[in-house]
Amino acid sequence: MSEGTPADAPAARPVPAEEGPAVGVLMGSDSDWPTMEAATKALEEFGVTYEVDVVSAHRMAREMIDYGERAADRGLRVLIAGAGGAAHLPGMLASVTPLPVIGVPVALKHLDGLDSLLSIVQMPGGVPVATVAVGNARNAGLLAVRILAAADPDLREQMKAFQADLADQARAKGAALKS
Ligand code: RP5
Repeated sequence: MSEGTPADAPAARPVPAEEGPAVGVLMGSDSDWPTMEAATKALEEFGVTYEVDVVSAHRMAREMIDYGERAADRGLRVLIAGAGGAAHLPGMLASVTPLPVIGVPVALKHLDGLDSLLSIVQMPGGVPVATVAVGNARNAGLLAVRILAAADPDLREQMKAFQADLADQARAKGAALKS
């Protein structure tokens, strides 16, 4: 895990020395961690390596740009970025990296996250951010897994098994209602 990781963040899975983490999980503040942790849990379920860091778009803009510019060369393949309020982190990262960026709108005290959602989703043409629902960092983790699975047959099989399990759970709930 890199410097600046929230104190109670789980340790990232150990990775082979020659290969760095596949996913960068970034957030604008450590106050986003209770929301963003779900992304890391999803990645762990699939054995996907990740690193976690705080790179505030407004409070540490130069470091944020540096992170985004170096991410692909460092071997990262997907970035997940969560922020709340004037949530510029995902979009600014997308402006300086060729990697896919998944944005997580974090709900703050006011406006229920609508401000965060609109800040992240309303990107100009040419600079996409794949935006998940307000607070749904788990889906961001699962989407990152799907992106990686496009070029990884084993991971794709894991995702198919996960989806089959979801269907089983839904069927079981329907059956329970009928009984
Ligand atoms: C955003 O401001 C962060 O992503 C966070 O959601 C919000 C509030 O940050 P703190 O004041 O809690 O550090 O940039």
